[in-house]
Amino acid sequence: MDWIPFGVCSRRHSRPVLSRRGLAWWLCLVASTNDSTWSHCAFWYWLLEPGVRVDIPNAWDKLGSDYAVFAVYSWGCDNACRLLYERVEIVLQTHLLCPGSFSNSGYCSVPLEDAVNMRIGLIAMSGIRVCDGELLRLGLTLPGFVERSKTIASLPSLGLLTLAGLTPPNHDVQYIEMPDLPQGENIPGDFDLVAISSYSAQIDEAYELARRCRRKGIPVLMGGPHVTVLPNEALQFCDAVVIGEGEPCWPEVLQDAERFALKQRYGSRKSNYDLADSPVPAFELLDISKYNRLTVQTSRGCPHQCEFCASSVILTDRYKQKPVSNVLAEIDRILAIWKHPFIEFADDNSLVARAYWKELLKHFKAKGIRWFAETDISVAEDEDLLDLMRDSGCAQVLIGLESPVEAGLHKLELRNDWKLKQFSHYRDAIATIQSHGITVNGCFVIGLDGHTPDIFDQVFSFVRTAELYEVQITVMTPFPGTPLYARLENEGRLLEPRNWKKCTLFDINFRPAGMSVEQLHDRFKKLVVELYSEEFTNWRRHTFKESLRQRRQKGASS
Ligand code: B12
Ligand code: SF4
Repeated sequence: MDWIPFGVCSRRHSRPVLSRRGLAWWLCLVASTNDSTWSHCAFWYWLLEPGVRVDIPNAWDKLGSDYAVFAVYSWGCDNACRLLYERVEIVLQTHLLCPGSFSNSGYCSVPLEDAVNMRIGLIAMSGIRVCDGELLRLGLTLPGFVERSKTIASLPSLGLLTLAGLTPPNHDVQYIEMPDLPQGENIPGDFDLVAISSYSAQIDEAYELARRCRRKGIPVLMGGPHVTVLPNEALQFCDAVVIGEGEPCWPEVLQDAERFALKQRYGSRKSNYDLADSPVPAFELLDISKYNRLTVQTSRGCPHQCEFCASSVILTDRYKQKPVSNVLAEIDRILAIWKHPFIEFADDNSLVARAYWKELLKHFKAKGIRWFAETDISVAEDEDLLDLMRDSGCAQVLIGLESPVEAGLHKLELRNDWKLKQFSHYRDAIATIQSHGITVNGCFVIGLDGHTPDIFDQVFSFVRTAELYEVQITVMTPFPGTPLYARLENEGRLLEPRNWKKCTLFDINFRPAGMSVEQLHDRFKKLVVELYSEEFTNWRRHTFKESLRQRRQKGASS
């Protein structure tokens, strides 16, 4: 029996060197040749083929776990061994910094201290998407719109940063935003595994990126809301998908990837994952100068069940919260890299759990942060909570009002008509929240089944009379996996079924019940211009400040 020794790379060295898994892959490649019938399928400590084997011999015990000693065995075929030896030598010289001594006999050992098992590329699909060119142009020119777009377009992927936080330190993890990747086929980083997040609007880009990686021989794993509902579609483009929340299966994914044994599917939408086990996201991987906000998640799911909802209710079927201590640890990690951060809570419905938030907010005041959250209108019911929110740095709450008229709210939810029941308090509730110095961003979904062509004037009038500081309008969007998608499909009302590019919340992909597609298209744009014009944007801001000033003056004099 002959054997060939070689060493392993270390990340202490500045020059990029091959990871252990990468080395194993190279060995597999050099060994799998038609020249030799025997020397193929050589894997790191993993015997697939009795002809050739890469192994850690007994010397491991003698040297202790700080050293790795490898040997490539080949028996029963001298030619195969020579061939393998030559090729392994080339690979080692090209890719290893400390390949040890080459000889035909004896083991070779190198320090293993910081050896990297896998290089993992986490690739986030950042930025915003709109297919309609005219809307995009408007979005880039209207002051009110531009501001919000700029803010949100720069948020990082919390999902991927969370997985990075859960990755053991023996892997080397890089977080990359899609726009930072070079054009063309090149994928920097010599990755052993690429993990891509997915939203429907950018799924074609994500699949194209997966193709690029796989052409380079890099296995691709995908996760996120889109592939959670369409894993079979995704598996046509990538090697493996994670369905639902990523954390519970991440350790298994890593183990399998290391052993070249990725399964096609991991996870489920019904996992019992406890957010008490959640890691602190690896915010330190970010180039913080590129971001004007960072996200923190305190909860998943939502107590309501809106027909069109494609948020985290897609990932988990129950509302659950992260313990206060975990959330505070995440904020402290952010504070370590950013002195006065702006934090956007990436929850579907943050403040609905009032006792929890009262506890959390007690700790915020000393931290000097400003924050934003998405919630429902019930937050207005608790003035103590509103006081705490203001005092702890809350700048704005975004509230899904959905419709300025009752007609649109009928059957919006699957379980009950909670929002319809709240409708009569909408204006008062907005006034109460804003009177605490917290601005409200009211969101309306245009094209709901109860909406007629009057809806455009009704939205504008509501925003003006309720004195909303900020407003967001979106077009009703059938996201895959939602009850809305299934219903519109059954009713034959989808314009381009499975054209996921249109899942932007701004592009129309359904036939509205109460108006034509053209009416929705043209009047929506007009409403965008009206709502986000410089004049109306300034009026909204001025009115908020003026009301607050008057209220404070009144309070001081009484
Ligand atoms: C922050 C945010 C953004 C950020 C995203 C930053 C980024 N690069 O990811 C920004 C502002 C850029 C953004 C943009 C858009 N967004 Co957005 N956004 C959100 C928001 C508010 C929070 C998402 C979040 O951070 N969740 C918390 C993390 C922890 O959860 P997660 O990302 O789902 O990750 C978990 C799992 O999905 C899984 N996972 C995720 N990725 C991966 C990858 C791998 C490999 C694995 C294994 C697992 C895994 O593991 C994670 C941990 O469990 C949600 C609304 C909400 N409240 O959920 C909307 C939401 C995700 N956005 C939405 C939309 C429509 C958009 C836009 C299309 C809007 C537009 N017109 O441009 C764009 C598309 C972005 C793009 N480039 O693709 C929809 C998506 C619906 C869908 N099913 O596709 C949502 C749900 C809002 C909604 N009202 O419906 N968004
Ligand atoms: S209230 Fe918002 S997050 Fe909750 S189910 Fe409805 S759309 Fe989804």
